[in-house]
Amino acid sequence: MAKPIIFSGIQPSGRLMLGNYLGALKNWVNLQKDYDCLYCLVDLHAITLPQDPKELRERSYEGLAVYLAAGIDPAKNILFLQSHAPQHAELGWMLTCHTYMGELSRMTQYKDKSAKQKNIGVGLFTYPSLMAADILLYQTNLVPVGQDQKQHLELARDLAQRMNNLYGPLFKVPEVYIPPVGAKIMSLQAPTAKMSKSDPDPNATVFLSDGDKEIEKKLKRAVTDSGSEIVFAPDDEEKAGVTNLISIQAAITGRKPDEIVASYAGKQYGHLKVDTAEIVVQCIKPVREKYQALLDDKGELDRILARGAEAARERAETTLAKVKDALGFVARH
Ligand code: AQP
Repeated sequence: MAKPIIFSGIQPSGRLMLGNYLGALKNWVNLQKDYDCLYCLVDLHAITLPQDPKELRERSYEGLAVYLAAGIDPAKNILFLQSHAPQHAELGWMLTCHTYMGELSRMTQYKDKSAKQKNIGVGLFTYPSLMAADILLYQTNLVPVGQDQKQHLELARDLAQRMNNLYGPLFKVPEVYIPPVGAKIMSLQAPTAKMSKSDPDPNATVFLSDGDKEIEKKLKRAVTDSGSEIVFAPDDEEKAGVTNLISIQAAITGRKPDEIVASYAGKQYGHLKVDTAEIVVQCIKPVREKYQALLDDKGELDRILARGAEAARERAETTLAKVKDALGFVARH
C-alpha cells in the first residue's frame, strides 16, 4: 500500500535555528520512516522579504546541508528547492486568483512581518496562496509545521475544498501536524515573540551553526523575569522566559515540562540557564559537525537537488495538468 504523503518546507531566508529544528526538522526525521516525504527549501517564499542574492544562494545550500545533517535521507525522501519546480509558481497564481482579500488580510504572520517593513511587497501578502500550492501540488496528506503556520494551513485546506467544489475533485485536503512540544520556541531576548532566523538581535536566536561557547553565552543572557519561581506557565506572559527554557528542554529531552519543573525545586534561574545551555549544546553539536562537512561538497549538494527537482516536477506536473484542464486552459499540443 502507498505510504501517506508529507510535504513541508523551510525558507532559506537566514541561517536555520533552534525553532526550525524543534518545530519542524526533528519531527521530519521521525516521520520519514512511515511517510512518503517531500522536504523543500522554499526559496520563492524567502524573496517575499528583501534578500541579498549571494546570501540567498549560500543559505539555500546551508539549508540542504542542515536537512542532511539532521538525518533526512536523500535516498528515501525528495529534497528540493521550490524554484526548481516551476509548477509551484504556476499553481500559486491559480490559487491566488481564488483567494479572497479578507482571508489574506487576517493572517497574523502578514500583520507581524509587514509591520516591520517600510515598503511592503505584494508577495508578502499573497504568500499563503503560494504555500497552499506547495502543499496541494503533491496531494499531501499531512503537513508537519510549527504553531505559527497553523493559520496558513487552514487556508490551504479551505482552498482545496473551494477548488474541489468549483471544479470537481482536484486536491486532497491536507491535515496539519503540530508537535506536542517544541511547536513554538520563543526569542531568548523577547520571549513573548517567536524565535526567528531573521531577528536583528543575534542574542535572541540560537542558530544551528553556533559553536558551544556561543550557545552558552546566549542562554546565559536569556531574558527571564524579576521573580525567582521556576514554573511552566504558557499563558502567563510574565513567565514567558522561564517557560521557554523549560519548553526547549522538554522538546529536546522528551521529558514532561512538569517533571522538569519539579527537578528545579529550591534552585535558581542560573541553574536552569546553565542546564538548558548544556542540553542545547548536546543537541546541536552533532548536527553542526556533520553540516560543515556536507557544506564543503557543493557538487554532491547539487546532485541531490537535481534528483529531488526531477522527482518533484514529475509529481507536480500530474496535478497541475489536471488543474489547468479543469480551469479551462487549452492543452499545449
Ligand atoms: N520559533 C519557532 N518555533 C517552532 N517552530 C518554528 N518554525 C519557525 N519558527 C519556529 C517552524 O519552522 C518551519 C519553517 O519556518 P520558515 O523558516 O519557513 O518560516 P518562518 O516561520 O517565517 O520562520 P522564521 O525563522 O521566522 O523566518 P524569517 O525570520 O525568515 O521570517 C515551519 O514549520 C515553522 O512553523
